[in-house]
Formats: sequence, C-alpha cells, structure tokens
Amino acid sequence: MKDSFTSPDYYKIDSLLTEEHLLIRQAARDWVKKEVSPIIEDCAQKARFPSELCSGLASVGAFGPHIPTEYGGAGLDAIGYGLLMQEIERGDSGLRSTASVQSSLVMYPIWKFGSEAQKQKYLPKLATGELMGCFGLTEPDHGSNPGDMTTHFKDAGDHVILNGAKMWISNAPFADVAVVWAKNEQGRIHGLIVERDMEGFSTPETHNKWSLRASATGELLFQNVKVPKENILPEKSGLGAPLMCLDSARYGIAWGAIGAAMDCYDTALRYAQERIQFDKPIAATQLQQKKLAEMITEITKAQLLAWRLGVLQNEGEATTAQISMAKRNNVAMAVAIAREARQVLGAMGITGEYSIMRHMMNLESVITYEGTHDIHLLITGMDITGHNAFR
Ligand code: TGC
Ligand code: FAD
Repeated sequence: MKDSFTSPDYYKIDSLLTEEHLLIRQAARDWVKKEVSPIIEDCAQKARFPSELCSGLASVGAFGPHIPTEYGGAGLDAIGYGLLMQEIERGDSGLRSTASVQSSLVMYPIWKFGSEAQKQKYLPKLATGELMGCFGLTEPDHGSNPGDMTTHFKDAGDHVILNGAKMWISNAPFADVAVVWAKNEQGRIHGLIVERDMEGFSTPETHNKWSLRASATGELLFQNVKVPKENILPEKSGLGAPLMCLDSARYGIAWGAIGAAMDCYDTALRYAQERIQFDKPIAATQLQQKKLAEMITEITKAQLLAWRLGVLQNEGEATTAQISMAKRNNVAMAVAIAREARQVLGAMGITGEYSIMRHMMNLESVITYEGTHDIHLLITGMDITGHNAFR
C-alpha cells in the first residue's frame, strides 16, 4: 500500500517551528516514506528487526540528535529531537525505540557521565550506527522499582566482576555495547559499558511478542563478566543517573506517540472519505465524524503539550514530572486513537494492508516501557501533593 501520509496541523503549530525544524522533519518524513513504509509491515509480520535501516536512521540524525556535533551527534535542540522521534514513530514505534535507546539511553549517559576517553571511543561510532547499543536497567524481579536491582559487581584490581540479569532489553540481541546499571559492594548504583565480546556476557532474544515485532528485545546475562574499570561511567552514580536518561527518552516518546497517532488518524480519515456504504462515504455519517473530530482534537492537544515541553526543555526548565505528564498523556492518546481508527476501517482495519493494527499493538509496549501509565500518574500525584504513593 502506498504511503500517502499527510500530517495534520489543525492549530498551525508549524508556524511555531524554525526553518531548521521543518527541514529536519521533512528529511525524516521523506526517508520514512521511501525506506520504512515499503518494508515495515513485512518485518513486523516476520518479527524481523530491519538492521538495514540503521545507517538511514543515522543519516537523518536519529542517533544522538541532542548530542553535540563534536562527538558525532546532530547538535539539535529539543524540538528538533522531538520532531525526529515523531516522524520515525509515524513509521513504527519499534524503529523509534531503537533510536531512543541509541540516543537517550546509550549516547546520553556516555556523554553526560562518561570520561573524555569513553566519549571519544564510543560516541562517534554510535552516531553513525557503526556501533549499536542497548540499556540494561529492568530485571526479572525489578521493573517499576529498579532501585532494588540485584545485578552487582565486585572489585578485582584493574577490573570488576559483574553478575546478574536484565530483562526486556530493546536492541539487546544485536547490540555491540550495553550500558548496564549495577550495584557495587556498598550497594551504590553505577553505569558500566559492557562490550559484546566480553566473556560470560550473553543476550538471548525474547520471542513470541505480539507488540514491537519489528524491534529486537532480549535479556542481558552476566556470569562473572570481567569489565575493565575504565568502562565504568565515572561522573555520576546512584539511581538518579539512569533516571536522568529516562527523562531524556520519555521526552522523545511524548513526541513519538504523536507520530503513531497521526498515522492512524490520517489513514482513517482517508479511508472514511473513500469507503461508500448506504450510498454515501462513511465520512458523511455523524458517528464516524465524531471519531475523527475527537481524534484531531486529541492530536492537537498532544502537539501543543509536546511543543511547550520542548520550549521548557530548550530553556533547561522541563521537570521530570512535566515529562511524565506528556509521556503518559500522549501515549494514552495514541492508544485510544489507534483503537478508534481501526474501527473506522471495519474489517480492513485488522489487516496488514494498513498500519493501524501494527501501531495499536506497538503502543501496548510504549504505554508500559519507560515507566508504566500508572507510574507516571504516581509521579504527577507526588509532584502535586508532596506524598509518595509508590511505597
Ligand atoms: P527516588 O527515591 O525517587 O529517587 C532515587 C534517586 O534519584 C534521584 N532522582 C533523579 N535524579 C535525576 N533525574 C531524575 N529524573 C530523578 N528522579 C529521581 C532522587 O533525587 C534520588 O536521589 P538520591 O541522591 O536521594 O539517592 O526513586 P524511587 O526508587 O522511589 O523510584 C522512583 C520511580 C518509581 C519514579 C522510578 O524508579 C521510576 O521511574 N520507575 C519506572 C522504571 C522505568 O521507567 N524503567 C524504564 C526502563 S528503560 C526502558 O523501558 C526502555 S524502553 C525502550 C525505549 O525507550 O524505546
Ligand atoms: P511491573 O513493575 O511488575 O508492573 C506491573 C503492574 O503493576 C503495572 O501495571 C504497573 O503500573 C503496576 N505497578 C507497579 N508498581 C506500582 C505501584 N507502586 N502502585 C501501583 N501500581 C503499580 N527496560 C530496560 O531497562 N531497557 C529496555 O531497553 C527496555 N525495553 C523494553 C522493551 C519492551 C518491548 C518492553 C515491553 C519493556 C522494555 N523494558 C526495558 C522494560 C520496561 O521498562 C518495564 O517493563 C516497565 O518499567 C515495567 O516493569 P514490569 O514490566 O516489570 O512491570
């Protein structure tokens, strides 16, 4: 099916963007239409990660959009980064996952907490996709509560010995490097850069997913892995370090989810105009108009939320709780729109001829990872009341 996507801009939000933002977005949109749309449905059906798209993701600036150019990043502002995530997730949430992980969860901690030698060694190659990375925080018994992780390392002279397991890790099956969060002997969390060929390190793939099928997910298993001390990120420790990375990735997801929602809305609008029942387009019926009108309203609200968050982020003013609100709202908005849009297409909506069902299934992961829908509500709740309702 030809990709005829046209982006909705009901409140003329484009007029709030710079020339550079529009160029970045157009380049990413053109790339998605040309390279992603023709193959992504087949990849999802076959549960295959399209590794052949990594160099294209790098070329549109999706690996390290907010990392300075001196380290190979694109050096964009927060809105440029957000627009890139939006366009890529318009193609598929799994591809956006790969970009989010590479940029916000691998390059960002190396850039923010790494030594100069670590930055020089890894960042330029991660920016081009020559090296691919993953981020290990979640464990089999510690998902929403990563602070209780049990993965740990012991001092052994010029290296440490790492043991433990991480689960549900995007990009794990093919990553060359993993940024892994583990506790030292005093129970303090540190970030370690683990390389694929280190002895005792394995990354079995997680199969049988109904969601993010074009993204590769796996475990990270560490059995007495010798990690050189020079691979420990020196500049920050404690749970706050991975949580800072999550702020960056959640910010991108707040924009990315708009892309998935736009694609569902655009598909449903076009279909409703073309599909004739009872001698008229279904778009001329009140019930379908209600669905479409509510979709464009919610997309517009989400666009404004993301744009304002982007301005705050550029000013260095965006808080964790504001990012949580945008991630939670915009992903839930996209989930609801995918469900409504699928109904507009009737039976055709369940087929791979259209992208909606794939987006719908993908978004079930997006609403769970990077902090579940519930966790983000509790973050907002704590922010406005001062009471911690997690524990
Ligand atoms: P809490 O006691 O609140 O905080 C622990 C320490 O961290 C500090 N801190 C932050 N620092 C910097 N930035 C932030 N955003 C920070 N938030 C908290 C805090 O001040 C404290 O510092 P200190 O010095 O006092 O120790 O932590 P908690 O254990 O109560 O947990 C809070 C909670 C539940 C909000 C947090 O654990 C959480 O966000 N849980 C959700 C886990 C999650 O989101 N996992 C995501 C895994 S990665 C992933 O899903 C990738 S998906 C692939 C893709 O991106 O596409
Ligand atoms: P749990 O924490 O067990 O939560 C189960 C349910 O309980 C949820 O509904 C939750 O909201 C609720 N709950 C938990 N605590 C509370 C509370 N205090 N009050 C009320 N309700 C609560 N992780 C990584 O580290 N790196 C990755 O690259 C990565 N990629 C992922 C890719 C995919 C496809 C998926 C699905 C997950 C990925 N994750 C990754 C893991 C993801 O971050 C976790 O799944 C998520 O944080 C939730 O943890 P959990 O699944 O263990 O659920």
